[in-house]
Order: sequence, then C-alpha cells, then structure tokens
Amino acid sequence: MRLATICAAGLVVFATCVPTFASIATVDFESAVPGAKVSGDELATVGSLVAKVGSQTGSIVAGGGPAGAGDQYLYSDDGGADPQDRAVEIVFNKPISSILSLDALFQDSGGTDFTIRIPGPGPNIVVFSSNAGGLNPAWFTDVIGGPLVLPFYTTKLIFTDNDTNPVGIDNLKVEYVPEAGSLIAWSVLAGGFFGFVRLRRNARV
Ligand SMILES: [Ca+2]
Ligand SMILES: [Ca+2]
Ligand SMILES: [Ca+2]
Repeated sequence: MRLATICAAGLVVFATCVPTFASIATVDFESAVPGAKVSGDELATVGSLVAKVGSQTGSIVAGGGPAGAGDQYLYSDDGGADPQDRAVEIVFNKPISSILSLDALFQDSGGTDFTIRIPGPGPNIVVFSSNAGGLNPAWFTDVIGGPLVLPFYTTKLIFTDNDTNPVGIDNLKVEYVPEAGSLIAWSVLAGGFFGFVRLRRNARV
C-alpha cells in the first residue's frame, strides 16, 4: 500500500513537471545584422533557441516591419525566375513543435499567396497557407490566427509565395522541444525512481 502511494505520488509529480519543459521563444530579428544572409548565417538567439537561415536564403531588412520604422524582419528576396528564390528557410538548433503566432508580409498572386512548409518523409508538407493577400504587399499580424501544432517536430520552417512574389517574416513565436540535457536528466530521474520501486518490490519478495 505504501509502495503504491509512493508510485502514484511519483507519477503525478513526473506528469506535472514534464510539460513545463516546453519552451516558448519569439524570434523578431532585431538583433540580426541587416543585409543578405547566406546559408548558416545566424538570424536570432532567444534563450537556448538559435535560428539560422537555411538553403533558401533571404535578407534581414531594416524598417517597415509590423512594428514600424526601424523594425527588422526577414525577407525572402526577389531572386529572379526561380520561384524558390521567393522562399526563405529558418533552421533551428532545437525541434519546433508548434507555431504560436507569426506576422507575415505578402501580396496577392495567381497562386496561393503564402505558405509554410516543413520537410516531410518525401516532399515538403504544407502546414499553413493563406490566400488573403491584397494587390499590394501588406503585413498580416498573426496570420495563422491561433496556435498551429505541427504534425511532427521539425527543425526547419520554409516560408514561400507559391507564385512570383517575395514574402516577409517577423515576430515568429514558436514552442520548442525540451533541452536534450533536460530529457536525459529526466530519463535518469525516472530510471532511478523505477529502479528504486523495483528494488523495494524485490526486497519485499
Ligand atoms: Ca522585427
Ligand atoms: Ca530566397
Ligand atoms: Ca492569390
């Protein structure tokens, strides 16, 4: 009975504490050096989350972001005939589980005006799209309109216009997965707890 009580209390503590490891970060690009970014260039560090530009490159542009003059944002660049040049990728050092909100700049095009993709087992998977663009480029505050839980964890987000227009990204609020070190610590703690339970059980036999 006593052992069962210890087990139940331990499980409650474990279940209560684990979700608190989910961390939230807002990437606003204000600390990034303005100008063109090549793959691997740092875009932001927020807490333990580091964001870099991926293979679809872009620029940090100063001024004209959602917060007005002086506000920096990530711009996909209008790179010519290749539609992928209108895409920009952000690569993170930790897996992202949700996009909580996002401000985005885009305009109406013949196709879908704005999409977010993540790498899939095969082709990239569209996790969000919007066809709300007007004829002129415009900022959309929290374009997602609520938390977007990703179908699986990812370290890469790909933002693009499907047609011929560049896009801008700012104030990207994400939820990311716990520190690997914390997970290991919890594994050790949990292993120790259940090992203790097993020892107690064996001692009783
Ligand atoms: Ca900004
Ligand atoms: Ca680009
Ligand atoms: Ca359109």
